[in-house]
Amino acid sequence: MKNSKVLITFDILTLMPEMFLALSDYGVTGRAFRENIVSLNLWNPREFSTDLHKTVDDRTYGGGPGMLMMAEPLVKSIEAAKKRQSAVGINNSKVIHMTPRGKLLSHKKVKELSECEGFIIIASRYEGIDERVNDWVDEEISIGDYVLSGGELPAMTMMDCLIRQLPGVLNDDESATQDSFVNGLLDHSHFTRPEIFKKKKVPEVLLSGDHEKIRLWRLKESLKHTWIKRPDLLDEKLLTKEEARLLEEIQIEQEQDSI
Ligand code: 9D3
Repeated sequence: MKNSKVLITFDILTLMPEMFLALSDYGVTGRAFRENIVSLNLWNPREFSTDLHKTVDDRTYGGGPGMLMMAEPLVKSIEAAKKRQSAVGINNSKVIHMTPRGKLLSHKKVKELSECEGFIIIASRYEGIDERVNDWVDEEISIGDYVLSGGELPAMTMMDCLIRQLPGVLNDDESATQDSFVNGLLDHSHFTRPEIFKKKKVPEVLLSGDHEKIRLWRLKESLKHTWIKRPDLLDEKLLTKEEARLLEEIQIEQEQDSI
């Protein structure tokens, strides 16, 4: 094995552990698990249920539709996961509940969380969890203002973000430092072979071999995409002199186009 030092440990509480194969068995994240850069332990609260039928959900007090995940199987799972993480020497771990009422996940949040070595993530189903479980929860996180069927995809989304930040997961070509949201701009356009596709040509500058011209073209493209598709990102960003000059060029060109 090229690398066998575990950099992050995830303990996931889920009624659907098989869903996590999408992360552990495929692509860049799959490789990170196989190389033991990342460790995954799946806990099914059903195994901590005490009754004959292995019940994990129940109706809500006060009435109304929908079921909730019961406190006891969840808290028992959290405590088992915590015990296991301590046993392997993890002492800065966080318990996170993925929930639509949580704080929105962002690049900034991912960077902040990436200081932790261990995560215990509750991926809940039904309408959520018994409120009293929150005494065991450090953070509530949502991945966006839309309704999903459960916390598994959100948990995998956040895990994917955290894993690709780790040193040794991406190669130099894929490097996470090149990602948009790192420099605060959207990506520029990309082209691959063939040089002409259905009469559409690759921009001449990209075939020129002039690396400085290419860098400037790409920066201008990034600024153009950001200004058109996500102007809100520019409000947050401090522009360099070069970026400000290119953005002015873009705005003048756009005005000319609109006449
Ligand atoms: C009736 C109120 N619903 C809240 C909007 C209940 C509810 C619906 C769906 C509670 C949980 C869910 C399942 N979703 C998640 O567990 C979830 C989620 C999401 O749906 N969107 C964005 N981020 C997340 S993180 C977990």
